[in-house]
Amino acid sequence: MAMAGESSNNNYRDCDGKSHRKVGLVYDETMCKHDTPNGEDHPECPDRIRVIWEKLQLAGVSQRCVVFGGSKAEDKHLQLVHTKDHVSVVKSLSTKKKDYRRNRIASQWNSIYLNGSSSEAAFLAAGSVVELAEKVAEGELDCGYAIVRPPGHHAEPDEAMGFCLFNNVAVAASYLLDERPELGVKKILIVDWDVHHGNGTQKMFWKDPRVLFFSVHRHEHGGFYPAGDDGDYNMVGEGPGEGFNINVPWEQGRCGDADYLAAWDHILIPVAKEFNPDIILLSAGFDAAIGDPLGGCRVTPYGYSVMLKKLMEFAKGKIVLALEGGYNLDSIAKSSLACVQVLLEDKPIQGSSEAYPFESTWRVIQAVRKKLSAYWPSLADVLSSKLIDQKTPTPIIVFSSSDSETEDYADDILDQMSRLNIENHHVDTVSTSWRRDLSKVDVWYASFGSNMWKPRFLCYIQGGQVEGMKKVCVGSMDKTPPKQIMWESFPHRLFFGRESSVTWGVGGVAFINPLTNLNDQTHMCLYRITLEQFNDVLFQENGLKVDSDSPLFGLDTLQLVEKKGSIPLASGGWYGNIVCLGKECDIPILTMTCTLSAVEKFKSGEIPLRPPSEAYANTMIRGLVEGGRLSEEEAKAYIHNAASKPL
Ligand code: X5A
Ligand code: ZN
Repeated sequence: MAMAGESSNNNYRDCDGKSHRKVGLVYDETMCKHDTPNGEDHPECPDRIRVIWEKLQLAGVSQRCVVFGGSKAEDKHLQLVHTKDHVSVVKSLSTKKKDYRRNRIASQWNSIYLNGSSSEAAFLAAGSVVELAEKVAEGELDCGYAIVRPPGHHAEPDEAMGFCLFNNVAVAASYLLDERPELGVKKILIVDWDVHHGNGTQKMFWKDPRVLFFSVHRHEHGGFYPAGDDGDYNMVGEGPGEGFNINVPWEQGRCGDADYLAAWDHILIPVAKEFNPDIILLSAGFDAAIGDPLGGCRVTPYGYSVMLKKLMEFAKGKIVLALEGGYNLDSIAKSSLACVQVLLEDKPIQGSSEAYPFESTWRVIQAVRKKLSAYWPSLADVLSSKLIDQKTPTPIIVFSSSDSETEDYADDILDQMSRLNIENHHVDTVSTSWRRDLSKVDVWYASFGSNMWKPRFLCYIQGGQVEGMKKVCVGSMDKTPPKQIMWESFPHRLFFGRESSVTWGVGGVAFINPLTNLNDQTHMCLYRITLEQFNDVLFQENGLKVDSDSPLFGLDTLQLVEKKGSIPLASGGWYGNIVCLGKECDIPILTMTCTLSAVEKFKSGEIPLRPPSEAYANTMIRGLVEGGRLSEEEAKAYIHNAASKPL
C-alpha cells in the first residue's frame, strides 16, 4: 500500500482496471447563459466552455474523471476578497428586469458586458472553484479543473473588469486559508499563466505572505491589457507580503513554449521549491496559446502540459486549475485536453519545442531574478552566458511602445515572423532577398501628416534633410522617386495625440482612426512607391533601421490587409498599424496609423490628445497648399478643426 501523503494514495481504478489519479472536473451548462445582452459577438463567449467540455468527452477523458455540476458561492466567501458592495451589485444584476439598467452598470466597469444570467454564472464560477479546491485540499480528489466562466483574475476587491466579475481563484484561496484552517492549508501558490496580468489577484494578496502569487504575462512596458505598471516585475508585494508577488512581464508578443519554460526553470520552479506550497491554484487562461486572437503568443498544448507537469511535483500534486481567458476555441480545447491528460498522469507527454527563448525573455528573467533574489536565495546566481546565449534573435527590431495590442494575428503572419524563419539569419543573402520580391510590387502610400509635404516625404525615399527634420534621413535602399503622386480624401477621422514626439517636440502627432466614419474627411497625399520602399518608410517612421533582415510588411500581410482593412504589425510602433483604404488603378492604397486599442486610449484620455506644434502644423499646411489641395486658409482651418474636435 502507498504511504499516506504520497500522491499515489488516492489512485483511482476505473472499470478497465487502469489506475490513475482522481481528477475532478467542474462543468455546468448554466455558465453558458452569461452572454452579451444583444447577441453581439464577443471573444468571451458561451462556446468557450462548451468546446472544452466536448473535447474532453470526445477524447474519453471526462469519463475517467469525477464530474461535478457547479455550485454557487456564498456571499460571505466572496466577501473574503470582495467588498460587500461589490457582491451585492453583482447579485442585484439578476433582479434587474431591463437590459439598459445592467448596461449602465457594465459601462462603469472596464471591458464588461452583462445580461440577466451574468450574476448566476458569476456565483457559479466562483463557487465551483471553491468546491473543487475544498475537495482537493480535503484529499477527496487529487487535483482538478474547473471549466468556468466568467473568468476571474482581473476582478478587483470592489470592481469587475476585463470580462471578470468575481475573482474565482482568489475567493477559493481565501476560503481555504480563512474558513477551513482544519484542512491544514497554510501556504498557497497561485500561478497565473493567462496572457494578461492577474491584477485582481495581485491586489487581494498584496500584503499576504500565505499566498505566493506568480503571474507571467505580456506587458510591453505597460502597453498591454490591463495597461499600467501593476504587472511590472518590481511589484513584489508589501509589508509581510513583500517578496510574495512575482511578475514576469514579457516585453513582446510571440512568446512561446521556450519562453514560458525558461520562466518556469529559472524563476517559478526554484521559488516553488523554497516556498513549498500546501496546494497550488492555477489561473489557467489559455490566451497565450498559439492562434489566440487577443494574446499574440504561441504556447502549444505540449508547452502547457510541460508547465503543468512541472507544477505537479509540488504540494503532493494537489493542484486546481480554473479557466480564465482563452479565445481561440480550437486552441483552448486542445490545451485543456493536454492539461487534463497530465492531471490523469496516464501517458508521457508527447511533443517538442525546438525554439530558443527570445533575447528579451532572458532580459526579463534576469531582471526578475535580480529583483526577487532578496527574498528567494535560489534566484541569486547569475545565469551563465552559455545559457542565455541560446536565444532567438528578434526577427524585426522590437521597440518599446504603449501601442502594441495584437488584435488579429493570422497564422500566416505568425509564420512569416516565426522563429523558424530565423534560420535564414545564417544565410547572408537573405537580408536582401525580401527586397527583390517586394521591389516588384507597387502600392500607394497615403500620407495624412507632415509627409503630405513632398520634399519631406522624398527624404524618406532619397535620403537627406529638410527644415523641421532633426537629423538626416537615410532614405530607402531603393532611391527611385515615387512613380506618381495624387491627392484623395478618405472617410476617416484625423486627430492629433501624444504629449510630444522626438521629431516635433511638444505637441501631438497625426493619426487617423483605422475605422471608417462617413462623417469625417481626411486629405491624403498618395505616393506610388514599391512595397520595398513602403517598408523602408515604415522602418524610418518607427525609428527602425532600414537594413532589416525581414520586411515589416510582406506579401502575405498585404493580402491580409486587403481582406481585413486594418492590421497591427508584430509589436507595432506608433505607426505599426497598416490600413488599406481601397484601390486605385488596381493598386492598394495603404497608410500607417495607430491601433484601434490606441484609439481607445486616446478616447479615454489614457494617452492625451494634443494639437500639433506650430512647426508641425505648418509643414502639413504647406503640403496641402503646395499640393494644390487647399488654399492656405482652408488648410489652416482643416488642421485646426482636426486638432480641436474631441474624438
Ligand atoms: C480574462 C481575460 C482579457 C480582457 C481583455 C480586455 N481578460 N481587452 O483574458
Ligand atoms: Zn487573459
